[in-house]
Amino acid sequence: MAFTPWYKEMAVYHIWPRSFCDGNGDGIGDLWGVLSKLDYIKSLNVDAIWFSPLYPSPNADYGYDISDYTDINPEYGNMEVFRQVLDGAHERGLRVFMDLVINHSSDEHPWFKESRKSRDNPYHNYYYWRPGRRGGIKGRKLLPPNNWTSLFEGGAWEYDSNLDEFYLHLFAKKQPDLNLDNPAVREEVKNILRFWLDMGVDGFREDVITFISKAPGLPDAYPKLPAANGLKYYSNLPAVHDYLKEFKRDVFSRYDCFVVGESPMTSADTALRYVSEGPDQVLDEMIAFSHMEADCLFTEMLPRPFDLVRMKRAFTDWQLKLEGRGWNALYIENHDHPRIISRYGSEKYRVESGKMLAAMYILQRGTPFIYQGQEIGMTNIALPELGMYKDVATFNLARIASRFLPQGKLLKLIQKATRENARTPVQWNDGPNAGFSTGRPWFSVNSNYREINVAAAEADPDSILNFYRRLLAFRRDNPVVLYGSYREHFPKDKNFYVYERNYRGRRLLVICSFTSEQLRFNAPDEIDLTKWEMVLSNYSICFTIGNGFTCRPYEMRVYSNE
Ligand code: TEU
Ligand code: CA
Repeated sequence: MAFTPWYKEMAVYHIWPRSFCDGNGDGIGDLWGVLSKLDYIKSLNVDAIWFSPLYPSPNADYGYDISDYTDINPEYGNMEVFRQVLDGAHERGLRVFMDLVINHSSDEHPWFKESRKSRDNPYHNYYYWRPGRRGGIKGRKLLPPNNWTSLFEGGAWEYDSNLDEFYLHLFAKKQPDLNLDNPAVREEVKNILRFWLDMGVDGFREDVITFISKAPGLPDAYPKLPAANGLKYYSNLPAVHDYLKEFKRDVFSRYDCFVVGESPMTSADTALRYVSEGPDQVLDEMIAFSHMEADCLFTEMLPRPFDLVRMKRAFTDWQLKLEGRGWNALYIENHDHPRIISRYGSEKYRVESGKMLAAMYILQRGTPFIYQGQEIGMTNIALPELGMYKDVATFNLARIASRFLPQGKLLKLIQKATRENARTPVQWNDGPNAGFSTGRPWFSVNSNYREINVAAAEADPDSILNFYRRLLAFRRDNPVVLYGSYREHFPKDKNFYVYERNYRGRRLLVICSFTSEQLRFNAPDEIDLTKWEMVLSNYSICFTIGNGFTCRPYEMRVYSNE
């Protein structure tokens, strides 16, 4: 873990390699493409890159099913070009973080192939293999070992007739859960960590790290839920902290590196177990999910109307609970969620809402993560046919939703809710395939690329892109943004998100409108806005009238008392 808290001041750019930039014309993003964009990344005023998995993978979950933890997927390059990327990043002062997916491997990983050979194979206990149960009317039916459901493909168990046993998979069938409760598997993980750290990698984002221990006996869960049934028996078990402490003791304490854990369905209270500063701290930060559920149920599963109050409550909860104790990871987009402008903002007011949303989260206390394409305000895509989607989580959503939705409505729901919205190729220019590839892109390019692309944004001083650059510089240069305390105003207001940052007398008031309506905004009584200075906004001409102003669609302003 980090020897000093340098990670508190950094901002991170997140690359999902398959759709970032194709360097060799085969239609798939790769590390040659990344190499050609390092200067661009640096120009954003970020300090690090986090790569979604780059390892060899059969792509059942596009890299989150790993078949070799210490190599590079030939689709993305090889070890040599990875080293070039690493060196090129370091030369520019950018750190590099890898994705570590150890809750599960691919079923094509040699460990799994060994483990399914026989019950006494030394690798058998690397996974959760269990005999089935007899049930049904005459007790003849073979049932899985318990009633847990996976997050991606129905039941959580898959039968293997050769062994006459089932293996556990909390995600897809091709993602068998590694048995981290087995100390030998934890030793393997430590060797993987050392391999990359010794090469010069600066840290890890740990995929679903809160799932890496399962309750002894793997008991049935009641009441039976249609998704994530069994959660309490595989999420945030006490041993997770023990294992992370072991990783820290044996590996992370020896490297000045960054460790952030992903934690779906985890509260801020639970997160404190891992990120509270002190001897028991095992992660530098944790990736929260609660603020991404303001328009859906079960992370990005079933959509419901956007509820600003719910979103604010989630942000504020994490801000306040971690204040003085731990550090937040801040994000509003990644490869698992639809594009934020289409979700919490407005495609009609794309530029305004894109800037507002950027300021809304980047000015909070924590390390901001920016996902590829977010910085130019990319939006959702609506593919015309279900058959054009490619992701196992989309298929799962369609399977669940088809139980209660007719075909016509099903497509609409997928278009809105699928995480593939964030996986379309990055739009670099208005040329063929948006400049992503000279070949045929592996996935559909959003047809709005002629208007929304990096080249156009570079040319426009008022673009979302240039706003991100200014915003990140503002954050870097202002201790009140980095270290100030956080306090929310008007938490019940359904249109405005208003919060204050305060550091040694320097105060900032951040005002964000989440509506296309014009509404009067009045500052809290104890603040006299006429005496404060406006330091950031997303409209060019702004007046302060009385103790407030008439707020235009998705307007955002930041006032400072100095
Ligand atoms: O995501 C974990 C996770 O639980 C979700 O984001 C969610 O279940 C999923 O996106 C449903 O659509 C991590 C990775 O970020 C994700 O890309 C992987 O698919 C998943 O783990 C399995 O490795
Ligand atoms: Ca390629």
